[in-house]
Amino acid sequence: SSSVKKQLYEALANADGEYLSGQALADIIGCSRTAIWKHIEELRKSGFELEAVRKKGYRLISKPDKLSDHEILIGLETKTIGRHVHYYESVESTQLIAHKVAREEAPEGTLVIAGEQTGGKGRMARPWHSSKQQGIWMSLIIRPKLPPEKAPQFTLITAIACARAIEEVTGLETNIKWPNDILYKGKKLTGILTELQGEADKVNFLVIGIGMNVNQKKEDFPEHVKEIASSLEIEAGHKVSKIEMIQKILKYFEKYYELYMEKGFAPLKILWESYAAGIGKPIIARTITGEISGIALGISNEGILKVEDDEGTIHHIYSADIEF
Ligand code: BT5
Repeated sequence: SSSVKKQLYEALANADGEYLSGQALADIIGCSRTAIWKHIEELRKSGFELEAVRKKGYRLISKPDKLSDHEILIGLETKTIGRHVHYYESVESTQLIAHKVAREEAPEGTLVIAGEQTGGKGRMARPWHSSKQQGIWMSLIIRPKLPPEKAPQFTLITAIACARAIEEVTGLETNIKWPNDILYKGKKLTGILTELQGEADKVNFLVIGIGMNVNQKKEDFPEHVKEIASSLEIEAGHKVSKIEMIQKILKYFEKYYELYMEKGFAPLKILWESYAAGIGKPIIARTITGEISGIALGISNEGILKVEDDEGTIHHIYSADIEF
């Protein structure tokens, strides 16, 4: 019976918003019209919005915004990215699981995604608040044939894909703060964490973590995050579909990843600059070796941040927290 429900859902989803008669559905699935009616009711109970019109039949209006492997795959417009999905209700961190499945030979493009993370992490082991079903907490595994020093460029590529997806789904025009933050009006909507498993001369795999705040309200953030963070719902003024957003992120990630493997970082640098925040402005870059204050000049052809200090010395910054 759960398989009839699944087939019914697939038939309706494939109809692209067109009506399908009870008889047509019964023929496709190979059961009675009464069974179709019964399963339509079940789909409704699980949160699907279905319209029934006399003489026309049934039409799918929306699916529940509850994540599952299945939901992510239906309507996904990619070739490899996100084609293998590992979904969990609750995990410590999708990064940890992604590393594990990548070591077990998970294929290129594998996606690990969770409804909630109990120990979500940012850079340098900082905590990443990942509340239940209110955001997108996911890690992508890719296996590019590249030297390890190219890995940080994937943070920038992923940021462009996220900014582009947010723009398409919500209309919000966000900014990227080098290297890994997506901001809207200065508040953090998304953070990216790229981790590398490799050898001295080659990448074995990258695990790219994306944390995107989607349907939190202000009071859902913990005290210390409230002031610096925001969500798509807060900024767009309405609920945003996580599934649609995930599918768009994967689509644009694949597109920019392909472009990068074909043409290198140069075309992505131009795209990145169109979203960049803080360039041409005074900034403070906090690195593990100390602080550098100066004017952010932009990024190099390799994605490295260039900062000119008061003495006119240009510093190349590979990793830092930026304040402006
Ligand atoms: C990041 O680090 O921004 C990378 C975040 C990556 C999270 C994803 S979720 C899926 C995958 N699995 C994981 O375990 N991680 C990845 P960083 O630049 O270090 O920023 C961390 C800082 O952001 C924290 O110290 C907080 O101040 C702030 N923060 C924590 N949770 C936040 C949230 N939900 N929204 C906005 N800011 C947050």
